[in-house]
Amino acid sequence: MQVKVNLVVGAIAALLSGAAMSQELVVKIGHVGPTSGQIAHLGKDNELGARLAIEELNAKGVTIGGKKAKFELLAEDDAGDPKQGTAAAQKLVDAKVNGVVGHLNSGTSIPAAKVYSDAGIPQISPSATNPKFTRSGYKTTFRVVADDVHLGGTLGKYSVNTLKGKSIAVIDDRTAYGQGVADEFEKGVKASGGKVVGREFTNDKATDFTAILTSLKGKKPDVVFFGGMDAVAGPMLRQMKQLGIEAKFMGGDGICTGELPKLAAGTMADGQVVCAEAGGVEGEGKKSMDEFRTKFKAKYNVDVQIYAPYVYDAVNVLVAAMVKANSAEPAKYLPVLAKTSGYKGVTGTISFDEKGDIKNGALTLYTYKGGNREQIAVVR
Ligand code: ABU
Repeated sequence: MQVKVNLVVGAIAALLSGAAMSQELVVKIGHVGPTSGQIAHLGKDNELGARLAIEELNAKGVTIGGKKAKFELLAEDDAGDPKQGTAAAQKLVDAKVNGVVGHLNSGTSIPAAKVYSDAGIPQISPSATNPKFTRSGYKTTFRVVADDVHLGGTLGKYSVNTLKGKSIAVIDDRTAYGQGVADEFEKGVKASGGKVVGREFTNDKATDFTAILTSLKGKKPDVVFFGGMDAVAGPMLRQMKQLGIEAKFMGGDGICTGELPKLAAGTMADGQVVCAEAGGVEGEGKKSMDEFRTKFKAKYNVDVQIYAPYVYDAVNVLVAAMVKANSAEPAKYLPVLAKTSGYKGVTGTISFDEKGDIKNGALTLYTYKGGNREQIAVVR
């Protein structure tokens, strides 16, 4: 009799566990970037990185807390605008997303971080580099790239020590990113004993730079640094050429894209532009990044612009924390996410520090030759 009871209890337990496994756990991942407006090409690049990660996770099959996870991407467009950024963030919170990858811009990521923090939802930016993003004290805020202190400072030193710039001009677009990276660049120039001969500003929608470039031309700069995005840098390079300014042109990650040569309409001389991506891989690590680029091109028939691989890694880092925590509930997996250490992604090894910043972040310096981006060096 007892044997029969045990058999029945065992069968029921097996059935219940099978039922739990067959239940699907829907996990909603939010993504936000500017998929409209001047830098829509960059927003779309980021979004495709998220789509690729989600598609692969669903194809591979991931179990979280004993349930098969079905990942859904909720993609929002913030047009790179801070107000639309917070509206998009609230929309994702209302949709009860389990985590967010985004936003692309510092100017949208920083105000949106409060919305996610208030809701307790983890947010990883794959590309916002303004240091303030992770310095508000929010426990929900993470980033997988280096910040502008590192980026701007390194480029500033490079302009003096390697490019041997003697008279350096600085322009920024007055966004959180553009102004911030230009300030850090200027500090780097001065720390290396270089001279900033002029500082001008524009905005992130401007197309005519004649006045500021004419003013700077009188100061005979041998290096011009622009803090802003490629959509503005391209026409600026065209107008520099028209005005006969033959200076080197430098910028941060915002200009360091595959699209820059097209936006400059063939006016960039080989080696004239030096810029930096806020991440990078070297040696053995290059193989996985190259494989990602090949897979991305084969799937979407477009080249990676810049940050798609970082978005891909950010989605996978969120999911790895959910798996480890046996839960996709933000409150349960957030502490595990914060302890992420040694995650091997296509963009390198990801570990977070106490602020949510990547530890030991790399930079990749690039120039352009024959209309193609060419790596100069990976530096830390
Ligand atoms: N990091 C360059 C582009 C995004 C941003 O920080 O605004």
